[in-house]
Amino acid sequence: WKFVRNSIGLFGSAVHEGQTKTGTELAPKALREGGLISALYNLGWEINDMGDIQGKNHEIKKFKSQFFRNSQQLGIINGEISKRSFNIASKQQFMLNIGGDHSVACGSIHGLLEHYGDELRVIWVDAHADCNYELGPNKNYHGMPLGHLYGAITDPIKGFEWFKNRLNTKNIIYIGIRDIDPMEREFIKDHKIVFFGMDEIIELGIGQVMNRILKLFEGKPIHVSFDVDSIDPEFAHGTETLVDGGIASREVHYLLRKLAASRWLVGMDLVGINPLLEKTPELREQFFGDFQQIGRIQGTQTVALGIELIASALGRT
Ligand code: Z70
Ligand code: MN
Ligand code: MN
Ligand code: MN
Repeated sequence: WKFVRNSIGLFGSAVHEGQTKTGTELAPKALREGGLISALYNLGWEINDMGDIQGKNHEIKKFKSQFFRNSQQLGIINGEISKRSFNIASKQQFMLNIGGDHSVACGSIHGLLEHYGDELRVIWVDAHADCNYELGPNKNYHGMPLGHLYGAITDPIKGFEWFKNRLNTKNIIYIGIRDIDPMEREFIKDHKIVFFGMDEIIELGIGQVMNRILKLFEGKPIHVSFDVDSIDPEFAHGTETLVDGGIASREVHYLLRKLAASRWLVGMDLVGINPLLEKTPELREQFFGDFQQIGRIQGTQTVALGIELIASALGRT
């Protein structure tokens, strides 16, 4: 594999349809208005900004799947994401996908698999394992993209006709998971998926965790799929599900800096930021339901943190 480390292919996935709250679709615009592009530019990157994919432009009223909510719509959107992700990787650029809820990682990883094949390695940083399938507990696709990519969803799903690549369970490592459904627990155990939960992070320390991960993934193209709910709610409040006892801000920055320094990092999803769920009561009140005024949400805490995280992953030292 070859990757020229000077150019980013960037797009937003303005999507909330992978779960039941609105707000994550506002994150790409908020991150842009918070200064994302200039932050990356200042790190010396060339930027190929492809603009945002709007989930709302693909709304489907009538169709209902037995598998998960908004399945046809999510199929169409992820097909578009996969195409973009593949095109970016083919040009040897860094693939940066700004969510959106975590449902958008299906397309980005599918597109990277198209280019890098079985060489691709994935680091999934999340409070959740996101590997539910078919009869999962909540019928929200943000809890299923990995179940789908692992091949655990076998029935054809309308909208996902393009979907063909599979992620081998040997080629992924979880970090930070601490809220796992019984079905996911069993799947992880059966497939011996490598994970570093909070206990491992505490016992080994994040430094040793990263040493082990980089040894396992040595020399391979690595994609990091980063859900901000992996971070302790103390540092990242603007997200759908707050799970206590998470990774500290300084530890996730270290993790991302280590990946950047390896020079094997070829892609990143940043998902789960919901500017409408910010901690500050005034902000929450000010913006709740006020989707027309999204320009005003710039500078909220979790949006600002998101920009910092991307900068760490893209070589800020
Ligand atoms: C649960 C499900 C989830 C957030 C992913 C939750 C999944 N396991 N929650 N990201 N915030 O619905 O499958
Ligand atoms: Mn909508
Ligand atoms: Mn997730
Ligand atoms: Mn999560």
